[in-house]
Amino acid sequence: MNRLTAALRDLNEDLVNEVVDELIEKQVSPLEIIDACNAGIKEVGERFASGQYYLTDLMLSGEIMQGVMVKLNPLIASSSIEDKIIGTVVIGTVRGDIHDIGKNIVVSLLRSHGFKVIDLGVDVPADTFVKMVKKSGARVLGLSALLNNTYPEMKKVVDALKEAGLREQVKVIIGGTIMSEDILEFTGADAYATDAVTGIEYCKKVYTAK
Ligand code: B12
Repeated sequence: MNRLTAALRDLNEDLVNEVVDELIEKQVSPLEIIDACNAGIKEVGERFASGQYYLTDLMLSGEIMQGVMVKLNPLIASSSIEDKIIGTVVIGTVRGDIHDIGKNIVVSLLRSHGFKVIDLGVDVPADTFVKMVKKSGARVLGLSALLNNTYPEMKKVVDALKEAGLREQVKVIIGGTIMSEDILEFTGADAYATDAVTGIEYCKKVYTAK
């Protein structure tokens, strides 16, 4: 696992693929593999922030991670835990933000846990979220955001739901590494998660609550 973290941090795509293949072969859980990759990608982010890595390096880390997910997604899908549909979740990355690797992991995991997921993609404006919540009748809306300047956009989505009279129908969970109690309070959302598993647990809770 440490080898994988280091290989991702060093942007060594061949080694990342080699180690991931080995771990899959050993039947290590996809979630553990994702965690090890996340640790490496976090270091990539830190190197970018300190000027040691450039934007092209950030892009490469994203591509490597997407390649890993191409290998892991079928495993996540085939380990489906539920046969029946538990409920619908609308999800997307908010306007101004195009990060989607983490959001796509959440989507895969939700599907494998029996949720119907309407994935709106990236850079999604508030009114699109509102339209799809209304159309689908979803009881959970997931907003993904990794950039600090997206706080107002998340608040805008929550406010737009209120204006459309949908706030009672839908719980809003905001997700991404930046999330905190303060951001939750600012945006007026119902919950936050800095990892996928917490988010999936929350969606289950919403749909199983009477
Ligand atoms: C790869 C990457 C990119 C790629 C994105 C490719 C893609 N298709 O997503 C590219 C190169 C495009 C990119 C661009 C930029 N990036 Co960038 N990027 C990253 C990097 C290195 C990794 C992000 C990632 O994929 N992590 C792996 C995934 C698996 O983790 P995750 O996204 O956090 O998701 C997990 C959880 O957060 C959670 N989660 C996520 N979404 C949701 C949603 C819900 C509902 C739930 C429940 C949970 C949940 O579950 C996921 C799985 O556990 C981060 C570093 C970091 N520490 O995050 C910087 C980082 C996010 N980027 C940063 C910056 C500054 C930028 C740019 C502004 C750079 C520039 N100068 O242009 C642009 C912005 C473009 C835009 N408008 O969005 C900063 C953001 C700083 C900040 N907090 O504001 C970071 C933190 C790097 C840094 N330290 O400076 N980036």
